[in-house]
Amino acid sequence: MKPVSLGAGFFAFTFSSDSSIIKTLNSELFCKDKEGIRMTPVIGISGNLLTDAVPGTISTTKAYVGNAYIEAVTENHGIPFVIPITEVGLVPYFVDKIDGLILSGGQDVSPLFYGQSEVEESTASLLERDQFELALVKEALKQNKAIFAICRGMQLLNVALGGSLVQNIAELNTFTHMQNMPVHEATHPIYTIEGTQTAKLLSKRADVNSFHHQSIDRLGTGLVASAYAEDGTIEAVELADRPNVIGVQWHPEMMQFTDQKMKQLFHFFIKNATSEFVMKKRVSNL
Ligand SMILES: [Mn+2]
Repeated sequence: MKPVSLGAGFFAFTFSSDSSIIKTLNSELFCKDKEGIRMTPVIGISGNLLTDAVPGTISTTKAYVGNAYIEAVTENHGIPFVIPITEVGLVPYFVDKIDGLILSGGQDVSPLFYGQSEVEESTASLLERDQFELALVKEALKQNKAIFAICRGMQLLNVALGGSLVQNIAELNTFTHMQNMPVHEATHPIYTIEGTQTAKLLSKRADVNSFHHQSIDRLGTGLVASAYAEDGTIEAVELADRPNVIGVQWHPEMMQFTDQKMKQLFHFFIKNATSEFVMKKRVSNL
């Protein structure tokens, strides 16, 4: 990206065809698009731990996250910041540094965290990740940060708020939540609940991809189911009194380049992440 000077310490970077990022002298970033100029929020993305060997590298464990989450953040004018699974004591520090949090997909949440023992068919969970992310989501709620919870992330948000999960969805021959089709392809519809934020963003129906064998059973405190699949599976949630907390059971980061509705979810979340408070705090530092 080639910076263009706007004078008085402001520089513009062309970001995509209809927008640009403006950098000030003290390295704050603003986004300028057809909706105006606003702060560019820092979006934390919860990371995972890879324990499989990667050819050509020497460490046996690696911190990682799917790159589609990072692309979804930059495409919608956020600054991606991957948060590794580490000491729980660092959670308040991480959350203080971010404006919004994406809880990424991955392993099943251990049923120990919602008071059940593991059923035989359930896939392995990663206890360190569960413990770290439960602390992360609770701290993000406490600090009133925007949250976008995706797939496992939505299930984790539910567990953090005292809800429970169906450990294995009974699959009907005609309906599957674990698709074999490519990740960017939708394989089942979801139907939104009128009056919810999800309905405002997606209208009555959206077609989504599906890579889950678990689902929300009992809803956590304050969570509202905002979309269902036709078999009754909860496919989206939001927090009743907090419009900046949303969760979806599918993977919109894999579809945001091919489906405008999926991009709209990220746009909403990232715009919400720049709260009035953050705006004032940053502008006063200029
Ligand atoms: Mn599904």
